[in-house]
Amino acid sequence: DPALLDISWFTESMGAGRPVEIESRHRLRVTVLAPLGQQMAPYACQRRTPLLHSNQPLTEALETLAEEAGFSGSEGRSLAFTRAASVLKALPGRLSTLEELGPLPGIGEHSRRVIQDVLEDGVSVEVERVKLSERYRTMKLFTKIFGVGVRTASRWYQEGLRTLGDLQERNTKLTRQQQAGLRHYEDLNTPVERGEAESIGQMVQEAVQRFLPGASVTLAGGFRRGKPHGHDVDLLLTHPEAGREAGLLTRVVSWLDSQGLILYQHSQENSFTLHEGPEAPGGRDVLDRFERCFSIFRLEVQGGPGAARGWKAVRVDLVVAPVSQFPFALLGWTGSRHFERELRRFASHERRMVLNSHTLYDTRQNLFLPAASEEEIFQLLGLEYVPPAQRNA
Ligand code: DCT
Ligand code: MG
Repeated sequence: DPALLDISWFTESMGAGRPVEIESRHRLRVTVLAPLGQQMAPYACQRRTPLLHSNQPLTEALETLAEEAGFSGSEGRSLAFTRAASVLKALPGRLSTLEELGPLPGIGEHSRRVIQDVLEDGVSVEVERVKLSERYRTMKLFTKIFGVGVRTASRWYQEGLRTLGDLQERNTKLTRQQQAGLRHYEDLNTPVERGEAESIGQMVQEAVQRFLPGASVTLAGGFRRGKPHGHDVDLLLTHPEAGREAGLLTRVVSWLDSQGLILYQHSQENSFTLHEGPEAPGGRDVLDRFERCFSIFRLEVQGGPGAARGWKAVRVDLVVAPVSQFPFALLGWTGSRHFERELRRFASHERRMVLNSHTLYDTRQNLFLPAASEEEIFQLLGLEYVPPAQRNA
């Protein structure tokens, strides 16, 4: 049958010796009975990870454990669970037995146990216990406050604080940012819809045009990867002529503020200089050194939560990148977090290069490698281009 002949290329490309079942000659649905993850590349930045995948219950369980490990300060353990979840997100289909995974490198013993429990019983007892634990629930509640990280939340927990009410009643010392976070807690933990993100992008675009015609505003973060909602709006500002972007952010933010569109903001100046060399910008908690404004916008809304008062608080990050750094900033701010971490790890371990949101540096040649687009950065790293929608690692 010609149809049977036609699939010989397919069976060969999937690896010789794997049994293949053909369910229908006409529609040619082929089931490959071989480990699903056999051809999985080791770094997430070498894989395509779509937003929607078939292993949601498994990744949710693993990500809960990753989060819990992060709350306990076990970064390594947290990363191991995140890695395992990320591998499952890139599988071509739904996993039904552990054996289908094969000897995948990114998935350790503990993760395998969790996967097996969920596959067999629908839940993992360990994960359920974590979700019910007082510490996990309190840490989650506190870290969802804008301006509160694991360290602060952990300290409050140690001090016996358990609820948002406790923070107020016990007069806990809060930064201005945390006060704003607490004031708008409900709104800021209501997902931002794509339409809302786009209208905020539009508002910023209009403000930017007032002061610097020709400057652009780009929606990055999860929305650029195709997510229908997110926890904030990440906007990148630049201008095609080098240096013209200087001073723009202050003017834009003051103007938006004067229009009553901003509920909170604090800015940080650009502190990046090439002379410092290729080190990662800043310490562990610092993502990059761009001029940046962390803000809460007051967005007019018709429906949904906040409809009664007619507005909703939305977290917005405004980041200014000089045009020469823009492709790096765009790549860095598109995420996902894990995809970015893997890009940097790949660059350093496999290429002896330092990648951050400003530049790419080749330590063998002692040279900064300029790039005019994201595609060029992938090329310089010797990686196949991964479009934003496939970076949901
Ligand atoms: N980022 C990163 N490393 C971090 C934090 C952020 O590489 N430690 C990058 C990746 C995504 C981008 O910055 C924006 O960050 P978030 O808004 O936290 O992520 P998001 O993917 O946009 O998620 P959400 O949809 O919830 O906003
Ligand atoms: Mg975001």
